[in-house]
Parts: sequence; C-alpha cells; structure tokens
Amino acid sequence: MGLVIVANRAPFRLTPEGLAPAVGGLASALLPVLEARGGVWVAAREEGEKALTLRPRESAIRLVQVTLPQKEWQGFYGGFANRILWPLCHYFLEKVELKRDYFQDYVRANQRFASKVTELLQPEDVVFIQDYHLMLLPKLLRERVPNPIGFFFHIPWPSSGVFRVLPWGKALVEGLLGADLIGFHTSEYAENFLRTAAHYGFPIEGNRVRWGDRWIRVEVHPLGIDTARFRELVRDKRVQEHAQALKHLAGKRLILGVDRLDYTKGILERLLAYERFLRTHPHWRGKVTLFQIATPTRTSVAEYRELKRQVDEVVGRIMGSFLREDWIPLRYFYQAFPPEELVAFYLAADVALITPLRDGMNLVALEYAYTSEEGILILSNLAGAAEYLREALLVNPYDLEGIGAALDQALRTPKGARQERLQALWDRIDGLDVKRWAEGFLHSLAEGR
Ligand code: ADQ
Repeated sequence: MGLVIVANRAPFRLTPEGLAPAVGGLASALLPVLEARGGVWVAAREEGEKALTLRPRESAIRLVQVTLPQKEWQGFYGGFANRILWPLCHYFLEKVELKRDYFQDYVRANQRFASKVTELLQPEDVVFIQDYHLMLLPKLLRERVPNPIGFFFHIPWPSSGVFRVLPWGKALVEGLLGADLIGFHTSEYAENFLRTAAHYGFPIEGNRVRWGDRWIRVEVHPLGIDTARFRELVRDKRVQEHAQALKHLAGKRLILGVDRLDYTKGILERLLAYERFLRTHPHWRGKVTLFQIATPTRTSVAEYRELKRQVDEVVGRIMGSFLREDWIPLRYFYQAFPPEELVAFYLAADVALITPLRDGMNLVALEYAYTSEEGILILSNLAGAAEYLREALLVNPYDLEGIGAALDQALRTPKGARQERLQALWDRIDGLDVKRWAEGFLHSLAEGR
C-alpha cells in the first residue's frame, strides 16, 4: 500500500550543494518514514519559486508540487496560516488578523491540493495529511475518493473558547472530519478538539465524533525523534571533538537555547529572564554563558522582523551591561546548523533552557535530553513535551523569576542527580521514537477501517 504524505512544505530545501533536508520538526519526523516505505510527498510551491526535483535513484521518495499563484500563496500561507491559525492556536489572540480574503485564499489553496492528490491517488493508497495549513483538505478529498485519510495536527489545539474566535471555526472542524483518524500530540489538545466539535453540534462518544453516518476517531500520538540517528551522531568522533571545542570556547558552564526565531518560542522572555538572573544571582557572573541559537523563519512576515529587532536589542543590552574582559555572558547565533553541529551544541551544554510560551510538542527538548550525557533540561510547562518529559525541570515560561530560580537549581544539581533524571528521560524518549509514531498512527488508521 502506497503512502501519500501531504504537507504545506517539501521536506527539502535548496542549498548551493544541492537538496538538503529542511529544518523543522515535520521534515525530521517524516522523511525517515517515507524513505523506508516509499511513496509520494505532495507540497505547495509558490509560483516563481524554483521547482525541486528529486531523481528517483537519489531517494525512494517522489516529490509532487502544487503550484500556487503568488497572491494566493500570500493569503493562504502568509495570511491565514501564519497570521490567523498560528497565533490563535498558540493563544496569541492579539496577533490574530481576521481577514476574509485570507480565508478565500486558504480555501482555494486547499482545493488545489485536493485536485492534485485526487489525480495521483491509486486505489490502495493511504493519505496522511500534515498540519494546520490543510485543515479543509480531508473533507475535500472525502467527497472525491474512498481511500483512508489520516490527519495530524502538529500545533496545540486551543481551548474551545479560544478556537471559537474564528468566524470559520465550524468549516475548519468539518474540514478535518473528512479524515478517518485525527491525531494530536497530547491528551489536552485531543480533549480541546472534542469539546470544540461538540460545541459546533457534532455528537461525541468517547474519543469519536459522528458526522452523518461516519464516526471519526481522535487519538493521541506524541511525536518523537529519530532515536537511532541521534545515537549515531552522539557516537561520531567528529561530533564529540566539536563538542569539546565548544566547551573550550565557552570556558564556563554552558546554557543552551535552540529555537526557530518565533514569538511562540519565548526567546525574548528567556533573554530577559537571563538578564534578570545575572542581576539577582551575581555569584554566577563570570561562571556561566548562554548560547542562544535562533533559526531565521518566516522572515517575510512583519511580526517576525519586529521580534528579531527586539531580540537584537536585548542581546546588545546584555552584552553591553555584563561583558567583561575575561567573560562573554552570551553568544547569539542567528543561523541554521546541520544536525551534527546541533548535536555538538547539545553535548557541550550543561543546561538546556527550552521555554516556549506554547508549543505543540517541541522536538529540541527531546533531542537535547536524548543526546546529553550529564546535562539538565529546563522545560516550559506549556510545551506539549512537558506532558511526557516529567523528569525535566519544569518552569512557567512567563515567570522570569521562576526561570532564574530553575537556572540556579539546575547549575547546582550534582552530577549523580542529573544523570538519574537523564536516564529516566532516555527511557521515555525511546518510547516516543519517530518511527513508532508514524507506524502507530498508520497502523491505527488501517485498523479503524
Ligand atoms: P517547530 O516549531 O519547528 O515544529 P520543534 O518541534 O522544536 O519546533 O522542531 C524544530 C526542529 O528543527 C528540531 O528537529 C531541531 O533540531 C531543528 N532546528 C531548530 N533550530 C535549528 C537550527 N538552528 N539549525 C538546525 N536545525 C534546527 C512544529 C511545532 C512543534 C512540534 C513539531 C513537530 O511547532 O511544536 O513539535 O512541529 O510536530
């Protein structure tokens, strides 16, 4: 049975050296699965953007692109996805720009996807749709084809009261109900979804929603990481040498943050918490250094450019206030790194400070905890991952003093206690392996039919 994955973006990006896996949770999660099973990945392409071509012998994956006219792409992606759904689902209501034009473009783009998928679908194929860009697609496909359809929502499903701020809320829920199985990272999101569906009048029974004569199942399938790949990277001599060099460069206890430069990731709040920590815990001055890696993302959206400006300003202020001849309090990297370099940072870090204000799951937290040998993970209790990584040091990401106190505690935790926490986290993350996630979801999709 063939697998057809449908997602907004292709899992590759163009580099001067050719195609490389894209940065982001989705690509790291699904590429290994599709490569193992073989199949088609359908993704959008903005008109004028260079088409990505994969030659069959390079990969078991066939890539099919759906071309969207520029104006439509702007409204669909820059508008409805990034200025409405993303802030709304992460509880940033003040950033939501409700514009009808955006919704029109979202409908058109989802229709284009539906036509393309219908065209290429074989009778035996299973369709697996990814994320909030394509919420109308399951229904559009259900009207055209009988194939099994799975849908996974990678970001938080907010409480029903928040979701209902959307004038098109019911249409979006109906769109999803075209699927046979809808997956979420945590039980909280699944429950929120069921309550939202109930609000719009759909009968609910246990974890199932009824629509006409169909029952749609809602399940929790927490996404994990490619554990085998990360184990390999940790054992790689070059990665270990690089980690040693980074430790040497830091010269102090190394605190690490790694995120896309997105307002949901709490980078600004984290920097403010660090600044405050240095003021209120002066004995740590000269003894710690924060490496913050921020990956450029959605740079065409004004909101993100403004965030970058604010982050630059706080970075400058911390450096100006605390830098000493013998101590660099902060190193800020506004760039993406290949996985082997990222793992070197993970290995070198004594503490990872992962404090999103909201996050569907947060794979960086899993990657750090899995690869670190004696570090400690400070994790936001508003990230989906907090439902699983109970041995992390959980903090409220809005509570700047609380973050400082957790940093102080983490830095004082003796090696034995740190290793005990890590050992427990390794077991949990083994249980969340990405292959299990995909197989588990697809198995349940097949079973339920
Ligand atoms: P993201 O918001 O992108 O994903 P996350 O889950 O942390 O967040 O995944 C980021 C991925 O990008 C990680 O695999 C990480 O290694 C990589 N990455 C981050 N910074 C990088 C850098 N500077 N260079 C190279 N690689 C970098 C969305 C949701 C999440 C959800 C995932 C998967 O917002 O909540 O966990 O999808 O469902």
